[in-house]
Amino acid sequence: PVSLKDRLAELIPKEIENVKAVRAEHGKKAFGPVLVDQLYGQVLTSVLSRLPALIWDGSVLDPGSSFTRLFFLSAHPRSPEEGIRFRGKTIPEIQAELPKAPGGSEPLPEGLFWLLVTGEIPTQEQVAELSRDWAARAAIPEFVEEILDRCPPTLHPMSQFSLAVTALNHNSAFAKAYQDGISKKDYWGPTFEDAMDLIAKLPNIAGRIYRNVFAKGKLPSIDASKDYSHNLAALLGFGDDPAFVELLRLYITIHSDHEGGNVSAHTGKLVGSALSDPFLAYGAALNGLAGPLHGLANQEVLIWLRKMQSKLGDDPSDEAVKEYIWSTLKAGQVVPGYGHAVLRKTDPRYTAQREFALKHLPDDKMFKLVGQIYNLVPDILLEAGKAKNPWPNVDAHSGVLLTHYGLDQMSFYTVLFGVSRAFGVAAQLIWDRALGAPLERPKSYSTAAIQKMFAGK
Ligand code: AMX
Repeated sequence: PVSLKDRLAELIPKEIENVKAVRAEHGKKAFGPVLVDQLYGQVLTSVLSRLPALIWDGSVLDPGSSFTRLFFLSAHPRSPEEGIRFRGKTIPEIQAELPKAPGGSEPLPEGLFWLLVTGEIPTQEQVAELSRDWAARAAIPEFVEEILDRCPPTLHPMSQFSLAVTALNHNSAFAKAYQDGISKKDYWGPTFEDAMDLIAKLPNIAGRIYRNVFAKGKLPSIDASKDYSHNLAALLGFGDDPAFVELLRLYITIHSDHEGGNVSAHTGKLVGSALSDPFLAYGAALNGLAGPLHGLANQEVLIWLRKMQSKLGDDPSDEAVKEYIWSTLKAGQVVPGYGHAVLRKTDPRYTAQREFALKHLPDDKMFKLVGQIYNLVPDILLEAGKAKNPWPNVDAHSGVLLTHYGLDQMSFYTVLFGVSRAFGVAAQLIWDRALGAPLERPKSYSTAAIQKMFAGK
């Protein structure tokens, strides 16, 4: 064939056969800490998720499985099976200990950021100062507003989000300091300024995307006397609903960080390791978050639930729901919101959202459906026999809460996840520059090299 694509289509089946043969012959042979097979098949999840490869103190995940417990307990002697800990604290602990807004009962994400950066629980005054600082930094350059206003409303909100965040690099303190010859030991200072600017500007970006894409009118301005989540809610048009503001405080807190190795956090770290500034690094991280196996899953869950509701009605029987779940699997699709690369139990972020729903919206029909699905999916995934973790993750629940308060444009959900995940990535970038984290550059091998290396062994 003369066309490149046609030639490639001929080569692919041959290479699939070649890889199969190499795996059959050498797959069980050890190559450094992994088996050859794992380089092709599972190294990215089952091996890499256990291979010590990164340092990040902000949060650590206890997988909660007996398989990894032995290794994990030696590193974390007091760690039970509870999933995420932010600087050693579980979600219920941070809910109890972090400062709240006046009259509120959910933690302020400002406090979580202070905790991620310092390892300390901040005072009410420290948190109020962060709210003020972020409000003062919140404006975005006019040319970024214009970029967003020129995006067609059909461009996915996550693509718009990453465009705008990347463009903020125009005013990066780190990029400028680097050009001016800053010494290595001082990197963290301008990185800190960029990290603060990044977080501070996200509500204006998210609000503008929401209003442009869903024709929701003009953005109000930031209120310097209000906390971050209140301002974000107001920019989205929900500032008068105290329950929604509380939901955002919880949402931003629990989505902020999930160790250093998940796709978005790790992308931010990897790109930052080239000394790309925090805006470039986080723009890249957002593109990873936009994938359906990662942050986009919250959109996918809602689409899946809506389809189920329209097919089965509001009060479906367990039998009908089971059949629907099986039909998803039989169609070769994943059940969105279930499974995890590291966790081996119900995600405590799911549980925190379920508790919020039990308190604020116990009779919501879709919340009830989510609960019904929770009782059915794990057994089905176990019976199907592939997923290592049949339990729900954070994304199985978030969309239902947002929908309840009227934010039912599901293509926007991952943007909220992206506002929150910036807290973890920003904190990590500051520490990476402070500690002089190295350039990340894993070694890759060709199949031919593997064949040669193991021939006759
Ligand atoms: N539904 C159906 N099949 C699933 C499944 C699910 N929810 N979870 C895992 N599996 C399948 C995998 O597709 C894989 O199949 P394969 O052998 O044919 O490729 C097999 O089970 C083994 O996968 P695994 O080792 O258990 O999971 P992983 O570490 O490779 O992937 C994850 C983890 C999250 C991508 C996967 O569980 C999944 O696709 N879940 C649904 C999407 C989702 O909810 N993503 C959000 C995760 C949280 C987040 O990042 N925000």
